[in-house]
Amino acid sequence: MNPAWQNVRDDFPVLHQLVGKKPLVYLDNGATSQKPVSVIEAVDRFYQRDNSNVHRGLHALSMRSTDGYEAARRRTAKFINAAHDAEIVFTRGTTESINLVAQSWGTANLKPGDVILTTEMEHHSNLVPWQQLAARTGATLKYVPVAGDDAEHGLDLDALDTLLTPQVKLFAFTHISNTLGVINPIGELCARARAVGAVTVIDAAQSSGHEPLDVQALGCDFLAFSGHKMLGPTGIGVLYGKRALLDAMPPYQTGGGMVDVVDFAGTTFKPSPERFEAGTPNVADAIGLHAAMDYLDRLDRVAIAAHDHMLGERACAALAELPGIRILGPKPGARRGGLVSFAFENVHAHDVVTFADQDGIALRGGHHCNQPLMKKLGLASTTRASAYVYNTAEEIDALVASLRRILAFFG
Ligand code: 7TS
Repeated sequence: MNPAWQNVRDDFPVLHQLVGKKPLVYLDNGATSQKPVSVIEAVDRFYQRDNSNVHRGLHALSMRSTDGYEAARRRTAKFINAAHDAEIVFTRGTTESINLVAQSWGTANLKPGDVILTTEMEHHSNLVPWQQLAARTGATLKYVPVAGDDAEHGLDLDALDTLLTPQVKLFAFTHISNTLGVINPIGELCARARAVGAVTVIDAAQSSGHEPLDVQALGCDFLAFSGHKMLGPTGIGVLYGKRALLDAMPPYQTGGGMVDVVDFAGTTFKPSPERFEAGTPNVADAIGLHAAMDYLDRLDRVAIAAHDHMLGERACAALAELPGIRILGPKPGARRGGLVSFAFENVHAHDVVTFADQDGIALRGGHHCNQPLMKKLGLASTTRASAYVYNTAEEIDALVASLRRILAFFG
């Protein structure tokens, strides 16, 4: 066994607490992950020793700060196998990364008659920006349907034959659905988009800390993710963009740090990534993200995906035994991660989450920022359990036992 896995739980201080009188079972990783000591210490060390603004000073602390920030950028490029460091733009998170593409690339490149394609399983942050972009530019927004229950809620890939036309200028899709747990064939989707000349945007919010990612092998144009879902801090995220695209895009926000020459008559802008990082960046959390990527690679992302799969399978198989349950997404035996979403016929998701909390178990209940999909599936909400590196088979068993008690209570 990889020694990095041996004492994983010891690396996460937050896990070692009681909720009420029960040990915490944290299964809300789809919303945000916990942080290992190495990440907490990297942020702490920065503030204790190096804190200063970047790219502006010639003094020792400013240079250390700049070095730490740029090292985080190089580490991120390596983490997703980007060809150049300049292809890594630091943002606040997935939401800001996608808005950046919509505002900048989208507004500059789309016109009436063009089509933006996304899918029915997107988080609102990979849906609303495209609606707004369509309204601004006169482009049309279309959705790849989610196939029915029997097809395990995967994307209807046959529909792509008619939807992916040369009018499609941008195709945005998620890698892993935060509501269904479906893992999309992103390599195939990129290849099919390329065949019609469409620019691709991958929402990797649910996958960046769970699966290996290689943007060059994928051939994607943009890829967005958040630090906080991959053991890193909140408030830091990444937009990967192909260099030629980024350098041709207008700035998203303007101000200090992103300019070349400013004159009363006008301004010229730096190339990427500075062009898209106006103002003082989130230096400390970029450094924390660097530590998170080191931690994830010590565990090995192939091994993480296998661990997720094991826990997801265990949960799915046990949940399938419960009466009146509808489990969304991949069925037992299919490729899946550690995220399982389900609904009971007679118990509302908010009641399930509240009762599970009394057993110390953290779940999420609601529409998961997926309102149109919920409506299509005929559901108001689901309960979601999402596991990660520090979760154990025993915790999945505790979840199932708690759900049995809840069902017994509600008769
Ligand atoms: N895309 C997907 C697939 C997500 O799951 C989320 C957050 C986002 C985008 C937005 O990420 P942010 O870091 O910018 O907020 N998903 C969830 C969730 O499922 N529960 O809480 C947040």
